[in-house]
Amino acid sequence: VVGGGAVTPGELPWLAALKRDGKLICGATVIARDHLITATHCVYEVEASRLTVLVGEFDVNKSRSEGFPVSHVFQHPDFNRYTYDNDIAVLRLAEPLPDNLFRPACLPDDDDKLAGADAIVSGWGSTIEKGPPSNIPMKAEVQIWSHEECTGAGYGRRKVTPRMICANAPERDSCTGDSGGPLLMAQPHFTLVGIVSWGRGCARQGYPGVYARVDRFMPWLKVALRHACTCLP
Ligand code: 4AZ
Repeated sequence: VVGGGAVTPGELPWLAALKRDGKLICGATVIARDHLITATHCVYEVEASRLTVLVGEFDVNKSRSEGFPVSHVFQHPDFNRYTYDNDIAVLRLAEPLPDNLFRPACLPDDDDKLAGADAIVSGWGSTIEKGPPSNIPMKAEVQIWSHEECTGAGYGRRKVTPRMICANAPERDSCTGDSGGPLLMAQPHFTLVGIVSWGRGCARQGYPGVYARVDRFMPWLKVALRHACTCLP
């Protein structure tokens, strides 16, 4: 996260870090005691047995935990690895998380009105473009753009699909390593509205961060999660 501040321990109890072969690669969001949401591009063609998640952790350099093992990866069937369209995946854990370690984020209604709203992006990604990852999670408040604003920005309409939303603020953005992590609206409850997906560089003027738009995936999520989730609207 560029232009943000440090998350205090326990402040965002749904924020998780995703490891592949023991190495931190992406963010993720806890939505139930045994389910998280991340980006499909973080787990594309990766076997679940190579993945673990860190939950309730702060300084990932000081963590002694291997992470909680992932048992199943549900990639969105329409994920496009060239355009990152439909960049959402559900991770199922082998065991439910201990209750004292997390609180799930809420999921949005089927078709939320988001343009102009404030949201919070968070993660262990770089704090400057091409910088190293952060040991502790960072967060920044950004504003959600309308679809028209975003297709009219630097990327053009061919790249930003209706399954994506754009968000940024001057000198504030998600960055490398934040992928898969949450874009949350704090009001009225902490609700997962976006998943960090892509962008050109970090905090460049005219190039907002691009996020998978979670409300567009609610029909798919309801099937993927079936009865597992107490957090559905
Ligand atoms: C990345 O490479 C990445 N500024 C994530 C977010 C953004 C750019 C790159 C948005 O993971």
